[in-house]
Amino acid sequence: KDQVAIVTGASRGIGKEIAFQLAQHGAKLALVGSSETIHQTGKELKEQGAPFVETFQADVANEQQMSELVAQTLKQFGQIDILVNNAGIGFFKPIEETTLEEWKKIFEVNVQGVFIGTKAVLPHMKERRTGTIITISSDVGRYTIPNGAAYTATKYAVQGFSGSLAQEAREYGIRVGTINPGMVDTYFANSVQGAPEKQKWLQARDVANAVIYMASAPKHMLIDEIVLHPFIQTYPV
Ligand code: NJP
Repeated sequence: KDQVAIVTGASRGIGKEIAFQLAQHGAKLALVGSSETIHQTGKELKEQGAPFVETFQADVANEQQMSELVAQTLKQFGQIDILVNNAGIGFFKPIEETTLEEWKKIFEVNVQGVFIGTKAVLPHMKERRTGTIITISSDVGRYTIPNGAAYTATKYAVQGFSGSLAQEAREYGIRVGTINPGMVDTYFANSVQGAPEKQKWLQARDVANAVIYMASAPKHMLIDEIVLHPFIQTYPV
């Protein structure tokens, strides 16, 4: 309650659900999305009785935009307790069909975005000697799949980044964790949320529940990683 959280990629899908659940727990929110839809999410939250919501149309891969929104969040709310690096994009195709532009773009959003967002909040969290940084990575940050080389590579990168970050941040009292879901019914990879074939997939709220669990753990407890997947999803061994 009364904690201040930045959630990236909150226009829709998992990030939007995280924003709603954090608001239900009394958090003050700074929400980020690259499209105008982010303001719609803010409006919906306010209509549902969440008074402390700021929305920023910004690209997580843009350092200047992210620094500015961190500064504005501090000005507005006075502190930042939680960063949820959730914004991400995905596409699935064979390597030789992947263009260099697509490769660069997915790394920009999924990896550079996590780096920039994290770097922007770290000085403040270090100064206060508290904070929680949660990154929505993926089950494919832990094992590989065909036709997902670019996406998988970004999530392996994010796992590596978060691991190092966790060790650097520990001495400042900052907790770092990743949440690694399997298939989630959202708009991810140009799909449609609620499509009939995704009925048995995880729901955005399942992932948001994990964020709440991780963020609200008592101070003496660190949850490094939560892996969750639909019961129907089979895994390589
Ligand atoms: O996807 P989607 P999810 N700057 O497409 C925003 C991971 N994950 O909720 O730009 C700022 O419904 C975009 O907002 P807007 C996945 O890798 C998913 O499923 O305004 N924001 C939207 O709010 C990702 O890290 C699955 O349109 C940017 C949001 O990101 C996270 O879950 C499985 C942006 C994407 O919403 C959330 O994805 C898995 C930018 N440059 C991991 N670019 C799954 N769904 O199956 C995009 O293992 N956004």
